[in-house]
Amino acid sequence: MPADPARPQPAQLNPVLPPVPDIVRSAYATLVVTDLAEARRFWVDLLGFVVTAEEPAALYLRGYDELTHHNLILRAGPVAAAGALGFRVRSPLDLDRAVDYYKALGCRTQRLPAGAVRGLGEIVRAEDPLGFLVDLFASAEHPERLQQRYDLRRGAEVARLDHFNICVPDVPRAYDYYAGLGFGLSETIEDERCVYAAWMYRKQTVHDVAFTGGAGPRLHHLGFFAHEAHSVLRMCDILGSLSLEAHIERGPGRHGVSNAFYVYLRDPDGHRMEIYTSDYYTGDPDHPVLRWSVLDPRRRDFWGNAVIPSWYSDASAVLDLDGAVRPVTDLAQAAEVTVGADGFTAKNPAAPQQGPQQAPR
Ligand code: 4SX
Ligand code: FE2
Repeated sequence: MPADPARPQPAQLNPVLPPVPDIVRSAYATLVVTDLAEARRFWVDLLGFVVTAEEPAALYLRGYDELTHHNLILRAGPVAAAGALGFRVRSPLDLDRAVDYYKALGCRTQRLPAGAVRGLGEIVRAEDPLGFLVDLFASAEHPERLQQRYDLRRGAEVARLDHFNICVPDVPRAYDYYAGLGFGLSETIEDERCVYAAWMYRKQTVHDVAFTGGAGPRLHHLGFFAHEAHSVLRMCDILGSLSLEAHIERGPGRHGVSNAFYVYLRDPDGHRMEIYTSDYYTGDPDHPVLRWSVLDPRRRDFWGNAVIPSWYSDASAVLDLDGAVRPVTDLAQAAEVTVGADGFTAKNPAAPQQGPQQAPR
């Protein structure tokens, strides 16, 4: 029987490649920010991230549920950009596998000793085939557990990192690469012509990584989990009270894809983050894929609210292994923003009044 692409496969899918590293979850990201003090005001003072560690040029932040050292590194630098996307792997053996795997793919790869990234054990850092830096690690320090320190919670009461959303010029190619790493497919946006976006997971949620069709490689956003829809609303209220409402880019609302309640904010450098809550369990071995028609006005906002154009166009540059900003390749397929039926329904006479049914295939 052929492998079910919707299901995480621990074993390799491509027999020509060495065994794949067993990725557990998306775990952290690094953002280069141009003014660390300003970034701290946004991420720590307003959003309420916990500071695990602090250096003159970097902050290591985590959510209140995170039991490892960090979910986000803010590093001061001359140009705003995204550094590595960090994935937890199951064991040190998976680091050896990662080296062989990325070498077989022809990707530049480095092994960094424990502590090279503060709070983490040894790291395999690679420039992946999609052009993103990835950090794979198998061990991390466990700082003080703050889950039940309700007295400390502030801002959006962020719990942990939930997912990476990346801009890629060729969504099926990104799908193939992550399917090869054993990621399951939870949802798509598509039509008979192409797949415009896809959501894939290793942990048992809707996603660890999602693809937005666009010039890439670029980081579209970091999604952070909160426990309560109220946290999303409260964060918006706080920003309004402080006349900082310009940080709110899209939402709050209910996603069609994932069913999560959400808001997107832009940080002082324009990096996009999402506060995301109440998606669903995907861990059954026969978990069915949900395929949304690109013409369904509910797919990106279940209430049919417009997605503003900046959400489709803007994203963060990404760095290569040498710390240089990577050039991007333009979108190689049809653009959802011109086909899709959300805020642009009026421009799209083909859009139905009510979305077609998306029965899982
Ligand atoms: O805009 S979508 O409803 O497609 C969506 C976007 C769903 C889940 C996400 O995490 C996201 O960023
Ligand atoms: Fe997201």
